[in-house]
Amino acid sequence: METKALKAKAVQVRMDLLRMIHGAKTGHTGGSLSNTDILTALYYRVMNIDSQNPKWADRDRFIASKGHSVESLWCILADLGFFPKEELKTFSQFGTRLIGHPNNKVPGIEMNTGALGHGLAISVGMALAAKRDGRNYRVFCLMGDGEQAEGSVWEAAMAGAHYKLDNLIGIIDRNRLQISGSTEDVMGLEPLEEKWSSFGWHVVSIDGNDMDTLVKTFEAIPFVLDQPTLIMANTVKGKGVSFAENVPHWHHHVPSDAELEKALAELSATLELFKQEGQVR
Ligand SMILES: Cc1ncc(C[n+]2csc(CCOP(=O)(O)OP(=O)(O)O)c2C)c(N)n1
Ligand SMILES: [Mg+2]
Repeated sequence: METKALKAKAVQVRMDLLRMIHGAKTGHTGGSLSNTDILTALYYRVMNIDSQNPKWADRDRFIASKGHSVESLWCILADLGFFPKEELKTFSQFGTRLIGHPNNKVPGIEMNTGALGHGLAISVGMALAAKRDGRNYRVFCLMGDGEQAEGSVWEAAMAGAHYKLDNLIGIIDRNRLQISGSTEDVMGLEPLEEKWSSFGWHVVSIDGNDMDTLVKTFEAIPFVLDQPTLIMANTVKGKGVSFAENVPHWHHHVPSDAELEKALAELSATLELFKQEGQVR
């Protein structure tokens, strides 16, 4: 998909996930809005995947290590045909497979996540398996910045560099907030880029809500032979909804009827702007 269309798609995903969270009366709104652009770039442009053959052996793997913000992922997988779009209405309802965290009973989900700190270790294993099997697939692992406080992340980081996994891409959704406030107040992370570099990763710091930059960066992978890549995606939690941006309680705030209406109006206006600029046919 062209970058212009990707931008519009990301707006549509945001609208879908807000409606879904509002309908279910539960969800992780802020983190899903912050990672929407990253996921849109990966799923509609960068990753080699096939919704009709989700277990294809050479598919690129995506691990949502920050599993709580699964809503953008559910909306994208449905839109791509991994499962029927109708099913989004069952999100978080009793008996559904579209639960509040990634569930590998759903086509397109590689691993159950939600307990933070485990996705990168699994990703290291998958990337190592690709090398040993002589396969060319890549493994993309999306982590939260609050998640960086988990010690297991750093064990996996060491292993990724040790095994020279240049087919492994860690992405940090660096929105500077975690569940209860600023990451730097809860558990100081800085200097985070230097930490990843010193663990042997090639670090690239970008605007993680800018589609042009995301596409350009993902398409330049691998940056260095024999070295894993860490993309520090500087994002805004709640991105796209003015009154949710950078507001900690939107981590799992469910929009009221009025808030949903206002948010959808803002996002529709953004789409309209794209149309006027000729970005959407
Ligand atoms: C091991 C573990 N501890 C605590 C939690 C509860 N929890 C869910 S989301 C969250 C905050 C995560 O913040 P961050 O990684 O920055 O995610 P984002 O800001 O992208 O939502 C926490 C502590 C969890 N899911 N797993
Ligand atoms: Mg965060």
